[in-house]
Amino acid sequence: MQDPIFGWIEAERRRQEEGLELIASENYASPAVLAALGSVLNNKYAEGLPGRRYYGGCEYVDEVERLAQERLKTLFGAEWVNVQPHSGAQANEAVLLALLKPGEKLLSFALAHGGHLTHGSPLNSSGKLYTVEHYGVRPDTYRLDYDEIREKARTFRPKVLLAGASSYPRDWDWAALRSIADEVGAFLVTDIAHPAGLIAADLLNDPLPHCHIVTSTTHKTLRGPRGGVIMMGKDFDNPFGELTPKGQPKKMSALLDSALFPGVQGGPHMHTIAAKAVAFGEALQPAFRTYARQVIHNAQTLAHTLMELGYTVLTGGTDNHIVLIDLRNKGLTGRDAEKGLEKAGITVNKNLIPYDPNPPLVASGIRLGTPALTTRGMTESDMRQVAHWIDQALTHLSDDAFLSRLREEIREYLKAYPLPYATVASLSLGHLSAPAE
Ligand code: DSN
Repeated sequence: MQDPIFGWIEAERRRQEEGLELIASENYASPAVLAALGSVLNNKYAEGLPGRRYYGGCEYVDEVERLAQERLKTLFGAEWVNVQPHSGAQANEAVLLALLKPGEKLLSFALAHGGHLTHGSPLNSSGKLYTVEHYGVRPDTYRLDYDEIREKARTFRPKVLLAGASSYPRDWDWAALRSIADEVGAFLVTDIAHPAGLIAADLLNDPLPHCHIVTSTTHKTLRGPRGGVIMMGKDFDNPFGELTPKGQPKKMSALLDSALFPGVQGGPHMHTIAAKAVAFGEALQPAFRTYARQVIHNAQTLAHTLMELGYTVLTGGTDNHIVLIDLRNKGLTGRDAEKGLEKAGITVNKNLIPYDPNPPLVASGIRLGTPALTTRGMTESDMRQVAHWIDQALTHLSDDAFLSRLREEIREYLKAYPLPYATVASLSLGHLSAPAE
């Protein structure tokens, strides 16, 4: 008898293949990325950095990590990187730990307007340890207002100005943010977890020349393994008076390295670092730029078709991979829409809209994203079809028979866009079988 866990993995593989994946933070990593994740590098402890480890036997994982670093530097034009964060949350935690003492001030994008839990939510260590204020979007345009951010920064005087979002469909003006940070003497940090792949492909404004420090995840538009990174366009002497044993100012990179390990994490996950290196290598190929451009075209087509169908698309469109829908004119909540769409095999997440009258678990909107469907090879004509399916599902939310027929239609359609993943049945799992009775 095979371990039932592999049955669940196979069921999940089928779910991913047979449904429309529109969660903006998800993607399909390549088989090469998954192969690195499932490799023997999982078995290795390697605390420290390449050439400076606390364990023996690191000669090969050193090469892996060096290659991951070099590829990431090339991809983003960064002078310094750390590829060890287990996730974006740890990357952000380490950066704040390096820059702020408990009680010091952080100004960031409000979670309820599209920010992130790790940007100062009271539920997260960032909100518990630091004094936090937020900026948001304008109620009339749902866009950032850089004059308002400047005013807030002048009054609040943060030590860190944090930019970046998990549901904001527009690009950021990094130069404007840097001028605000400089005016109030703050560090400008941004978290590009969502648009990283689009930035790597040079399709959105580049934060590296403007921000002191940039964090990201590697599994969203960047299409790699689940994980995080920290980068700097240019390293600089730390302004906190921390000295090296030789009496020189420590570089900011040294503070960030030690904030991550041992400040936040233990041993790095070398299998994930290998998978990051594979994904960075893929993102350096010309085909990735074509992919990233299609992600944006697909999101714009989805947004426009939904607007033609009478949906309220916040900000009137998108610059990136995200489409935010306010469902109030349709008399629906995000929660009900998410549930009904799931019955039709369309996976989205309910999402607060800025100034939402509903609580987070109900929410008035849904967030859609095109990275995963674009990886399957879908283009604009498919997006028009997807928009019509979403509309059909949302207009038949209480008709289970209709939703199951739609699910079947979608499943058939998706056979033309197969995923390149091996089924569990095709893997050799003999050694995991239970002994014969
Ligand atoms: N949970 C991620 C998202 O969906 O955007 C952010 O961490």
